[in-house]
Amino acid sequence: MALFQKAQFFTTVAQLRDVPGDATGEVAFAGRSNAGKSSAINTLANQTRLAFVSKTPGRTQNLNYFTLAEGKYLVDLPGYGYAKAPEEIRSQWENLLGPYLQERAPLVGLVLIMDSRHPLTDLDQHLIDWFGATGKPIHILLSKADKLTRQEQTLALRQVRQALASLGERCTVQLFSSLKKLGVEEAEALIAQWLGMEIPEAKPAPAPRPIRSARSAAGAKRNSRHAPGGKRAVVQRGQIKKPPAKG
Ligand SMILES: Nc1nc2c(ncn2[C@@H]2O[C@H](COP(=O)(O)OP(=O)(O)O)[C@@H](O)[C@H]2O)c(=O)[nH]1
Ligand SMILES: [Mg+2]
Repeated sequence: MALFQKAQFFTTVAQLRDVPGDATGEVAFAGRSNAGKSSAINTLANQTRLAFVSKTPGRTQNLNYFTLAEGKYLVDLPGYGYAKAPEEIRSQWENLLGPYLQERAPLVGLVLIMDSRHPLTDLDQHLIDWFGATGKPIHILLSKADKLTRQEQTLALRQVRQALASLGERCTVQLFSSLKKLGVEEAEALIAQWLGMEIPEAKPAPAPRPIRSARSAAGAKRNSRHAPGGKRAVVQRGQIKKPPAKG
């Protein structure tokens, strides 16, 4: 939470030419509508209403920028997959999302929020393929993990990791719950590493996190590559298939 606690809404961007010029690092948050993206941003920021400004009329189809520190941004991308005509989706991808994800130099990584009960929908997969082509890392939050039993959590983690194994260690997956505040520190540590930011001293966490035990149950081998400060392997561009030509 400490990393994002000073997060503030900065600007809303409808066209790529309007993105902040001073960015030295930004992390994009994406996900299907209703996956829990706004809740995740609010939980990470420890502010209850922060990401809901993205819901303001006129902003839902835009990139919403939040300042974390000077030149460091969190970018809330439009939710996808809900009540939209294919033509609308295509136009959004071609005009804003696609070019942003593929061309934005300060963008250091993508946080993808997927409901842990229904991960890897077609549109999630499309986004992963599309962004994967950039060679930049993707971190997946399997959200609403509180709705799964411990056993189901372990299974969901394993299945998503297996499905994305071809992306190598550049794609990481964790459980997350805004309701139970599970997985917050793990997400924060990775995002801080991406942005090259220090996590300020936070007050000590009172209880051990059950999510860690779910992870260790999934296998020590897999855990080792998510060790804090561990290096990310870089996947060569050629190893990832090209994104489909159209949405
Ligand atoms: N049980 C549970 N519900 C959640 C969690 N995160 C979000 N939700 C619920 O899922 C719904 C969609 O959440 P929201 O953050 O608005 O999703 P968004 O459309 O992706 O921004 C809301 O009803 C939230 O209360 C969570 O961690 N646990
Ligand atoms: Mg939202």
